[in-house]
Amino acid sequence: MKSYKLFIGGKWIKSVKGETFKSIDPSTGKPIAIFQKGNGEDIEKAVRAAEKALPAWKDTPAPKRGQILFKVAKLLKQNKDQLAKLMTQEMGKVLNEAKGDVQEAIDIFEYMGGEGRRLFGHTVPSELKDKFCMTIRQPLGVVGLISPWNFPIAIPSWKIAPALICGNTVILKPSSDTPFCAVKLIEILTEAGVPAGAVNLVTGPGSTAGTALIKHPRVRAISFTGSKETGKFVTENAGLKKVGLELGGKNPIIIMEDANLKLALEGVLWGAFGTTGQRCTAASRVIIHKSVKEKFEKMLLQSTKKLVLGSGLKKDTDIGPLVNKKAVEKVHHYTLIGKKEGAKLLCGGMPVNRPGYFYKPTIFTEVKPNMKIAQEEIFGPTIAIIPVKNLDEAINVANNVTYGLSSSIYTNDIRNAFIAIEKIEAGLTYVNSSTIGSEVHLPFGGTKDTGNGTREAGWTALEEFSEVKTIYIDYSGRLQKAQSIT
Ligand code: UN1
Repeated sequence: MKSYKLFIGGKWIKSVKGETFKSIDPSTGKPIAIFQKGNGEDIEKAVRAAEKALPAWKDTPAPKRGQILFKVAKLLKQNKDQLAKLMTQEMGKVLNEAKGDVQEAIDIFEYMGGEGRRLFGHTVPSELKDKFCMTIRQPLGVVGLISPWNFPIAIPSWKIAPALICGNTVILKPSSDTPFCAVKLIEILTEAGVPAGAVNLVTGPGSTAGTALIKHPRVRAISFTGSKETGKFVTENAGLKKVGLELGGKNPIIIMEDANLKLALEGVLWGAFGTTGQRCTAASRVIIHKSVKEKFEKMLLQSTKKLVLGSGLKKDTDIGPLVNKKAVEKVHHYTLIGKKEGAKLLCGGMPVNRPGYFYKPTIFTEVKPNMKIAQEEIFGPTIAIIPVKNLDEAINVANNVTYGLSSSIYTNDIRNAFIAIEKIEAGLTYVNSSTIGSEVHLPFGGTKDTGNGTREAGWTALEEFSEVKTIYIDYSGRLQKAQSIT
C-alpha cells in the first residue's frame, strides 16, 4: 500500500514521530493508503515554514498570485475525473457529485484568481481640506485551515484560494477521513507554482495536530468547518486569533399547499439523500402544509424505495455509503431515538447488511418540532416530516432550532416566498429549489449556532482572510486637526 507524507516548506517529509494511519474506502471498509499522523511538533515546523515564506508571498503582486490560482484551476480541470474517482473511493459520495465537488474547487480558484485584480479598498472623503483617505486590504499572516471530509477538495479550496489571494501563507489540517484528497490537492497547488512554504499540509488527529494549530500563538487565523462541539473548542482555544466557523445545520424545506409537489419532491430527494445526507446544507426537516402532507408522503415514499444503494463508482448508484462506521452508529442511534420519541417510521431505519458503511434512506413522519430528530444534526439520510397548518407555523418550526445554515420554501405564492425570505433565520434561503447547491461567488455561512457570523466564499471570504488598513494622507503642509479642534 502506498504511503504519503506531510508537505512542509515545499518538501514531502515524514512526521516527527513517524506514526501513521490509514484512509479507508467506506464502500468496502478496506484501507486505501497510509498517511502521516502529524502532531504539535509537525505543526511547529509548518508554522516556521509558513512564516519563512510569508514576506515573499505577501510582496508578490496580487494579480501574479491570481495567475497561480488560475493555473491551479486549470490543473484541477485536467485532473477532474481522476480526482473525483479518488474522492468517491475515499469518502463514498457518488461519482457525479464527486465531480461537482472538484468543479466547486475549480470555480473558487477561478473566482479568487480574478480577485487578484480587484481586492478593492475604499476611497473616502476627508472632513478636512487637502487630505485623502482610503483603505487597503492586508494579509493576516500565517493562517490555519481545518477542513472536513464531506467536501474534501471543495472546502479546503474555499479556504486556500481566498487565503492565498489575500497574501497569507497557509497550513492545512484536513479531516483524517480524507487525507488522500488533501495530498492530491496540495500536489496540484505545488505544480501550479505556489512557492515553497506558502501552503503546508499536516495530516493527523484533531486532538494533537488540530489543537496545536488552533492554539499556536503565531497563527493569526483559524478557518474551521465541522461539528458544533469542535467549533466551540476552536473558539475557546484560539485566543485572539480571527476565527471563521461553519458548524452545520438542521435545514428545513417548507412545502406550502400551493407548491408544485413534483418539484418539491425532487428538491427533497436531492437535498436529503444527496451525498447520503452528509452535507451541512442537507435537508433534514420537511415542514409541510397538512393539506398536502399525505399526498406528498406517498410520492416521497414511492421514490425513496426506488433509490439504489451501492458503491459511488457504479453508474446506477443513487446513494453511496456513509463515511465510516461511527457515522452508521450515529445515524442508527437517531433512528432509535426517533422511534422512542414516538415519530412514525415510514421507511429505512437500519444499516444495510453488506460490507462497507451503508444505511437505508430513512423517513420519519408525524414528527414534533421539539423531538431530538427534529433538533439535532444527524448527518445522514434521515428525513423528519413535520406537518403544520399555515406559513406562520411553518416559519416558527423552521426557526425553532439552534442552527441556521440553509433553508428552502416551495410555493407559487410570491407573498409566501418573500415572507419566508425575510423571516427564516438562516444564512441561505432558496425559493423553489433545494437546500443544497450554493455557488462559490456568493457568501456561504449561517446564523445562530451555525457559526460566528463569518461567511465563506464570495467577496465575504476576503473579509475572513485579510484585515483592513486605514490610510490618511495630509497634503496641506500644515498640522490639521480632525473633530474641528482648532
Ligand atoms: C457543506 O456541506 O459544508 O450548497 C458545504 C452545497 C455545497 C456546499 C456544501 N455547495 O450543498
